[in-house]
Amino acid sequence: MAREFIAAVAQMGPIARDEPRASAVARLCAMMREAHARAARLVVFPELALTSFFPRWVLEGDALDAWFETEMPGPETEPLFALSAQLGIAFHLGYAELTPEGRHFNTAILVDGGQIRGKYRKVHLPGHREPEEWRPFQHLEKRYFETGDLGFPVFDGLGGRLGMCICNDRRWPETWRMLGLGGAELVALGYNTPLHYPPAPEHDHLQYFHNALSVQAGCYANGLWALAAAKAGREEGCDLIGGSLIVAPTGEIVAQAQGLGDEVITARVDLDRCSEIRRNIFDFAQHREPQLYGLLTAAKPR
Ligand code: CDT
Repeated sequence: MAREFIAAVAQMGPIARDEPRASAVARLCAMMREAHARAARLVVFPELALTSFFPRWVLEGDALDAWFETEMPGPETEPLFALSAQLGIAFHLGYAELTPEGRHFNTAILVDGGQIRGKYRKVHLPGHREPEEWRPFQHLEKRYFETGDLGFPVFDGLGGRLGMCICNDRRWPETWRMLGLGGAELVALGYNTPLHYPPAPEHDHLQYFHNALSVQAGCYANGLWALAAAKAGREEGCDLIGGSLIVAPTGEIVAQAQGLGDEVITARVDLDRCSEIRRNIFDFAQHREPQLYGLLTAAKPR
């Protein structure tokens, strides 16, 4: 199978608190059509792409569970699966997952040919567990989601090996190294990153820089491609960064979104380019020294 194809990242503008799933799905379908018109074989959508970023609010019981999907596809998401199968384009989608056992996860899936080919549940949950009144908005991911229990799986797809991570995961070198060691050649990810970080506002001007830095470093140090999709713009009074990007295994940005609304970017992805890095500076088999990396898996820093 060809290991070279056009890949798309579909950045989303804000989703209003009262915007129905059907409206978000219609926006995603429009961008899937645009990606297909630009000959893309894969389109990557953001984290929690079906709703507003609800961890910014204090919610309980049914009012919380209403933000989660209990089936995938369900009646409202089925049009995405049908369009993907009809057009022959794979997609990555982030959503809030409520399992039949009542467990809550921040989840992403890879879908091809109308079937779910891979699933990932976010490991590095940011934010806080208890509501904090001093904040201009909450970030209650630690309250609403369990830590992902699937590890960092890597799947066959598009002629190569595909992995996923979600938002805050991209800041952690461990995420990328686990995916790299698992053989991932392309990592799809979505993010909802506020421009303002209340605990350290002195870093607000670095949000775009840290986003690109994290993704570019992860790609370079593991010799893989990344497709990173933002939910961007002013969402219910909270400014989310854009800057969605496609990064090559060399760490170079090959496409980047310019605005803060719904926007599709594309680039030609050649999975064979991973070897430019993996056969050289980051040849894991040749140069890793894992016998000295014990602290990486120790429960606590020294
Ligand atoms: N969604 C998500 O993971 N957002 C975090 C925000 C910073 S921590 C409150 C991120 O890493 O972008």
